[in-house]
Amino acid sequence: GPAVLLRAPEAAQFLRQRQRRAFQIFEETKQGHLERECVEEHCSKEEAREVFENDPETEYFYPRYLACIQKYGSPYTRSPDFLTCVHNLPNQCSPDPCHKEGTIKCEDLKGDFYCECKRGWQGKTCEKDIDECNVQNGGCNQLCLNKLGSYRCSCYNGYALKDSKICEDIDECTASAGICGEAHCKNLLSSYECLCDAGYKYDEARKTCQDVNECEEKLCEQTCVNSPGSYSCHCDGRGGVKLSRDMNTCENIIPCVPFAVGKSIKSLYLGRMFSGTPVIRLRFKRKQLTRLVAEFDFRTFDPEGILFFAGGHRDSTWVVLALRNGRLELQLKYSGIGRVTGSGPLINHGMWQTVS
Ligand SMILES: [Ca+2]
Ligand SMILES: [Ca+2]
Ligand SMILES: [Ca+2]
Ligand SMILES: [Ca+2]
Repeated sequence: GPAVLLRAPEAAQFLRQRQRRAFQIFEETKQGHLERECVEEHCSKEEAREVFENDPETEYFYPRYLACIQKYGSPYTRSPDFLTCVHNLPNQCSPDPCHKEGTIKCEDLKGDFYCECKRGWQGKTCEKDIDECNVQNGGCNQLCLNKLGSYRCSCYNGYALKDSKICEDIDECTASAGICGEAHCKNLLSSYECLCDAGYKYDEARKTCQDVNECEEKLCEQTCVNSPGSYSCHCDGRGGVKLSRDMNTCENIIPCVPFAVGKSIKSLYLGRMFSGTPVIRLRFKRKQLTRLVAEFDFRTFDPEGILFFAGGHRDSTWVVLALRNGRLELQLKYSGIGRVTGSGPLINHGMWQTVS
């Protein structure tokens, strides 16, 4: 392009607009000297030394000054490229040697520069990321993740960040209500637990408490009957065994009173099996009726049946103790007047019990 002639003040103005930073350190008086000695004329190294008033800057400047001349011609050609070339030399921040991402600003020094680094960066030109995780795990109490120019803390599963550094257990029970469905929720470190009442187990998929079928665990020695939240064991009484105190095993039945078979063969009849005739037939010959007390143990799953009958052959007075719909029922007939009464809990659950 055409040569542009600029006088010193105009050149300074021109530069101030294009290279503002150049003048932060390099004062205007020195700029004036530089214009006179080395831009308008060809300066010697001695003259350059007088401009800069220090060796490091002079040592930096002069070989590059000669390079500008080599490249763009002598000062007397007034080439704009030469002007730009020389004007940039005193400023070691032009072109900016600092790493763009990591630097706050470049500071021009005597033949040198200083890059002021942003937090998280280091190195002469702020080009190196600081691995904050190397020092005390970056202050994170669980995971530290280094990133270019920064870092961040992170947590294991079941934890959440608090104040960007500390991981705290998530209380899943309050954070997400209903997480356990109908079960009871219990918070744990790093996790949580869904709890059911004894005899029930938690069904993860349906979020419900399901009855445990204890009978599958073979806890009972003989018969097992599962029930909601529980189970019961039963033993074969006809086989001569009853349920033990541990409620699982069976033990031999030892009669508390031996049958006095020998006393009266007529009054006691013990059948082997009940088939229409009574198991036990008792006959009493009392001149005066006082009272009758009977107590016996039994167990049954049947909802209906006669437990006890007492009465004469011909007269119409009798008493029956029976089960109806699983409950005890007492029927009385005395001198032609009948009474029926029933009450109590369901007792046809197969457990041994005493009725008197
Ligand atoms: Ca400088
Ligand atoms: Ca980093
Ligand atoms: Ca938790
Ligand atoms: Ca059960």
